[in-house]
Amino acid sequence: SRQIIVASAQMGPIAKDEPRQSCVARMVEMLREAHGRGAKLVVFPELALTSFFPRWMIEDKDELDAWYEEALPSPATQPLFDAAAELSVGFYLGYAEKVREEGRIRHFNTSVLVGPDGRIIGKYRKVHLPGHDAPQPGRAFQHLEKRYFEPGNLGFPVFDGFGGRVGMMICNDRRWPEAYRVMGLQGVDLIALGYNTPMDHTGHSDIDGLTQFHNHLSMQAGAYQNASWVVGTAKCGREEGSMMVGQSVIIAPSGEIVAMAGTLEDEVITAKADLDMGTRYRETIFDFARHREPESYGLIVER
Ligand code: CDT
Repeated sequence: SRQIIVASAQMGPIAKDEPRQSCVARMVEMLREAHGRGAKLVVFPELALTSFFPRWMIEDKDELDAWYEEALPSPATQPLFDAAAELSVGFYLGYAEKVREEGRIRHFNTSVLVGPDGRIIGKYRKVHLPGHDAPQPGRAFQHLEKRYFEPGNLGFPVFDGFGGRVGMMICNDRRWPEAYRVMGLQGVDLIALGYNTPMDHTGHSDIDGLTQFHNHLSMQAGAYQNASWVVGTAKCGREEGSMMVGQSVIIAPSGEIVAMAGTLEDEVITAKADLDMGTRYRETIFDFARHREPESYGLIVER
């Protein structure tokens, strides 16, 4: 069977003025710890190189520009890529991407999958952008992802690596069954995803009281219904006054949580993942070829 040890490297808060070099040093330390436990793949959070800047309305263009990466690796992030190659450990990393494409400057909420040789295997751009494109009155913290990013234009690809097929999601994507299913249809074995989830993200206290439940509910359902491992990694704790969910998890294709973080700080959790575990589900209850009824699903892809 195809067994690998996978790690979720949860990050505690990143201060507004914390330099990328410091975040990268934190990640390198966790990469080394994960390697010490035998991990071959380490999943870091969404937007892992900076504080979660969509919580602020930023009008100054230069100030806003400073939150994005124009190249990866960059001088600041190179140590993480070097450590990966040195230790033969791959990783998933979320970051804000600024790129010239189709003759214009574009911004995406992006993640990369990096192989054990320190080279990028694949890229994903967040499809489901939550929040607003303009500040909302009366909110302690904004959530301006729709202002600062375009919806991803790469679909939900899966990549060969780590002995299986690996897909990526970013934060809010994990609440949408379509995201998992598009990858499930490509035979995904493991989905890596990072998140930044404020405890008060809807502004309705009855819903927000269930934030931690909904975090796990979404990922456990997605894992089970698509017979895939899911590694979900938080950036969490009180970041610049905004409290964010932790409880990073490694979830088996059974939907069961097999490892969970217990702090709201930098913390590495690991689990042995048998990538063949999904096969039994795909050959029985979720044998897509035998049991799916796509003729009845047309509405799903209509506007
Ligand atoms: N980063 C991100 O996507 N967070 C959302 C919550 C924000 S909703 C305004 C999430 O789905 O966790």
